[in-house]
Amino acid sequence: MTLQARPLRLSTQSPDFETRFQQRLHWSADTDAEIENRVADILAAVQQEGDAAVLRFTERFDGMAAPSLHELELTQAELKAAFDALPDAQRHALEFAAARIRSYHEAQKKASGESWSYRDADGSLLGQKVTPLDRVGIYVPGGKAAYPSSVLMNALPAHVAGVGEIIMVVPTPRGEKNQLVLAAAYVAGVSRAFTIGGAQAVAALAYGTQTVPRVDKITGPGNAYVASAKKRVFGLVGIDMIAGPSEILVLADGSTPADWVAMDLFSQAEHDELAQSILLSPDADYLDRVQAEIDRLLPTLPRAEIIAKSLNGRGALIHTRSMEEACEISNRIAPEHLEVSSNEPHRWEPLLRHAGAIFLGAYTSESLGDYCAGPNHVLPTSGTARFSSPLGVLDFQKRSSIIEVSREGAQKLGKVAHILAEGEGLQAHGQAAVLRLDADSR
Ligand code: HSO
Ligand code: ZN
Repeated sequence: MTLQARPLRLSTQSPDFETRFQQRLHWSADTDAEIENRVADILAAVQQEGDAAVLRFTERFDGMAAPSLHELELTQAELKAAFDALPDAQRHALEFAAARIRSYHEAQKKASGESWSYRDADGSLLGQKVTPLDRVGIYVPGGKAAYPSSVLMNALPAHVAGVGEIIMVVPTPRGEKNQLVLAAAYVAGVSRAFTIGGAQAVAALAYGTQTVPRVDKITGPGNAYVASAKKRVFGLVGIDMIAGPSEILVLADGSTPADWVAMDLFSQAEHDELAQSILLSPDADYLDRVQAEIDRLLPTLPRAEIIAKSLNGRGALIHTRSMEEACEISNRIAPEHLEVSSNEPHRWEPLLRHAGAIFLGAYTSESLGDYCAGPNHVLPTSGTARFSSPLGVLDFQKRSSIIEVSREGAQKLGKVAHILAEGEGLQAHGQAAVLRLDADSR
């Protein structure tokens, strides 16, 4: 039988739209008790034994035996050699992408990542001091899901934020290293890199071992074991997010060539059988044309099987009454990637409130954002764009409040603090404020 991709066809005007739409959207990260237990054991072992446990699990799960963890550290010379050995085109592409990602995050730092302060009428200084994290860990998945672009997207914002040390971990089953990942680590300025992965690598970063330094925050995607380990160490260290399968939502007014949009839907579907690609358009003929392009183009792609499973299981082509209604539905979904495939994207953009990244106009394929437009490709998924944001410089900084109360300010604030402290029954608080009142105003 030939491979077919038939996303669910829906119309907002049909009576069962709401039920079928909700069914299609539903996705849950089921927690598997077996995985949870195994991860808990791995974390405990690494916390107690350090290097020895990491080595044991690396041998067991990645088939890689080493006498010491130092043997599993990649030297800077090795990272540089991987970069130098790449074909010119790949070297230049990595550098080009890195330069744009760096510029974007520098602009982000300038706009919202700097310290600020002001003085009030009494001359008291109030503000916020921004400092980078000292040390962060970046988890890079191995095998099929090893994306060099994700090394850039995690490490560069950390670098721009001013993080002192960036420790990368990457599982390397049977010792087979991904040269592009190593080269990307070099381009992005990773400080140290270890060929370890899984829950044991997360544990090593969170607790520290004899060889792997303890970090303050762990970012980067991973499988169910890594996700579970990140959740468990959260609190001891910071984490970025727990990402679900990739998603794309395209809002189309029918003006973009149908094959462009079909390929954009494929581009997320090819990540994962559970990825979600949705097209919304008020033009029913356009939906037919995109379906025809899906049929025509699918067999041309090596990952056709994954794409077909994703589109058949989770994809949808939705006919809406209007572009306005399409925007409302998009807001309800809060997709990771939102393409406004229209010749008047700025007309619709003000109506769009929830999305990880918004791609405006026919020329802005989501894939350009994945690699080299500049903004980060680590984005909130599964509707979490309702309350969270793309990975960026701010995730690698923290903020301290700054308060310097002047003698004059202490008179005014002291009286108020005293009253409130009495109300809370906290006498020492009140007295600390009262002691600072000038004698004549006591
Ligand atoms: N689209 C993915 C990122 C990626 N795409 C990496 C290609 N390589 C994040 O949702
Ligand atoms: Zn992608």
